[in-house]
Amino acid sequence: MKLHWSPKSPYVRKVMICAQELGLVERLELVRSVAAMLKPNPRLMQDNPLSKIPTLVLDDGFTLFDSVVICEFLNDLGQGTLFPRQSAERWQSLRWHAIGDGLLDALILWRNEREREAPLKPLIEAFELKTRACLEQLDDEAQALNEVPFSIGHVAVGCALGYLDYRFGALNWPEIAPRLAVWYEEARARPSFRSTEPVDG
Ligand SMILES: N[C@@H](CCC(=O)N[C@@H](CS)C(=O)NCC(=O)O)C(=O)O
Repeated sequence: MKLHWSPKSPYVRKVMICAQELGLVERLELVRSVAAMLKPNPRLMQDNPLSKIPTLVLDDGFTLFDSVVICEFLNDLGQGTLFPRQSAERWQSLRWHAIGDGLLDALILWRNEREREAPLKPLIEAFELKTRACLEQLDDEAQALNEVPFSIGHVAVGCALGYLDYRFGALNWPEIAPRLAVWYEEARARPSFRSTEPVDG
């Protein structure tokens, strides 16, 4: 299988963490692909008309995107438990998946906006407000994150926190969410997290 990949993308990181947790990394051929909102990539668009990463190309040529779909596909392939089947556990995990991804979506837009020549102040303020609210919510749920088995929800929340460290260090998020920070210290020690820390270049 071919994965359109970048070491900086937090959504790609979700896929790589799942692949590692499921013992599937060796089955992935990583293709370094540049995806930028303002510069659609024609080579990538042959596999994904949205020009986004991650995009997975199966051996028979069938393509899968986005990270939500790819992670679930890998979990099925590896017969894993990253997508719990039991009702209560399942919805809790998918909800964390959604909050992690939603936080990432806001952070990516925030970063795009702050890099513009004249960032729109109300937009920046709205992104910061939502980010703080997500962190406070997750801080209240830190004990639950600790108690239930590791799942896609933990992967997504962990990748969002990793992205905050990578691109929003000045926010000092552990100060906003100290209990979440304790949970994250343990999560980031997993080999799957350590080997996928975002890097420039
Ligand atoms: N919802 C998508 C988001 C993927 C995404 O936005 N990836 C970024 C890279 S971090 C991208 O490809 N951006 C290019 C673009 O928006 O055109 C997923 O979960 O895979």
